[in-house]
Amino acid sequence: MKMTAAVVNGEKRDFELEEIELDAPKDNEVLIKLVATGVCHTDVAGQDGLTTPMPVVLGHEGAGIVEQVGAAVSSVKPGDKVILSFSYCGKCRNCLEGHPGMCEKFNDLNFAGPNFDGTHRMHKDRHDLSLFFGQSSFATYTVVDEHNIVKVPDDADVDLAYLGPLGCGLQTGSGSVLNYLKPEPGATIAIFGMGPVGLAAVLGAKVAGAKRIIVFDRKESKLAFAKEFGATDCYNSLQVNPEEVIKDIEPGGVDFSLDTTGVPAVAETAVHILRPAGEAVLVGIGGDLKLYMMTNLVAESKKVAGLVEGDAIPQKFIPEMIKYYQEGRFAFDKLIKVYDFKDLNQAMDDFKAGKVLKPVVKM
Ligand code: CXF
Ligand code: ZN
Repeated sequence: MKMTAAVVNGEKRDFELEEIELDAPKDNEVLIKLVATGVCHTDVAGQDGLTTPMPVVLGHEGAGIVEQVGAAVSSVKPGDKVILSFSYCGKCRNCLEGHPGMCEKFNDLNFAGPNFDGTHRMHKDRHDLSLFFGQSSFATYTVVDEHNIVKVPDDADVDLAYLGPLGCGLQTGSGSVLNYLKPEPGATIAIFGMGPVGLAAVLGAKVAGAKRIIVFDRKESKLAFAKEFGATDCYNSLQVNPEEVIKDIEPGGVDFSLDTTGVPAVAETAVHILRPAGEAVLVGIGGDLKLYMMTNLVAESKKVAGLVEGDAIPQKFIPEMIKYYQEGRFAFDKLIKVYDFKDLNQAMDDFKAGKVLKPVVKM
């Protein structure tokens, strides 16, 4: 069928809305009419040519309505509201052990271009367009594997247009805390960077009952959100030295820390401020880290983990986030600004300039 997709035809080029040919769903696949898609920092990396061969259709926080299902699909039917999340094989050891974000094929399935069976789904003038996260949801329609699909619970009384970001950025932040670190009530956590991922981590830490949620950012408006979401101690990192702050307010160090900035010096700080046996999770993507094995890690039994997608099983965790939202404990909708799909370039510019926390484009 023909549909409209926002194509990136070369590194750092603007999105161009083009008429594209979309394949029919195979047995394991689902055709989705997209309603809206969130913008995430990995889309920026994709547009810059850092992740996926060009030309590419980006977008990986899609939400929409099922239009048609393949013969082997059992989890959804036409008319169902769905959120799209990342691709995973469902068969490797990590997938089988309940960690699809650690799928052995994660990079191939999400970034290499083709889908599970090695073929593409979108074409223009007989040329293949790369898929992104198996969903390429900056488009009016898409075809995805059943693994990418999360059915919106029937009793969820939420605007579907807002739900796409649960499929990546918000799951990454809150899942890192709730699925991976699992702080006990009363724990202490420091979170660096109050973009959507860091703010979702604050929401997760609050849901977990963390006693002290210490946050750092350079922008007062983001710190204000963090405070509203439950951060107990908010600091502008242009004005204070985070290591000094932690020495002052938690002299033994914090139980957990999370870096969302990807800035190496900040990630190093996230390790320095841990108590002995504490754990730092890194979810930002930056360069080389400088850590002294003896003093920074081994002698204090500290742990550092890189983590993607909040160690979530999307089909389990996304409904949990929706439940927290309905209970008034996960007000992620406050971060969202809705744009028209045709204004995707504007949405992207505003996002990169830090003018909006979570743009969503509506088809
Ligand atoms: C990405 C971050 C970089 C590694 C792969 C997953 N997460 C979300 O966009
Ligand atoms: Zn993302």
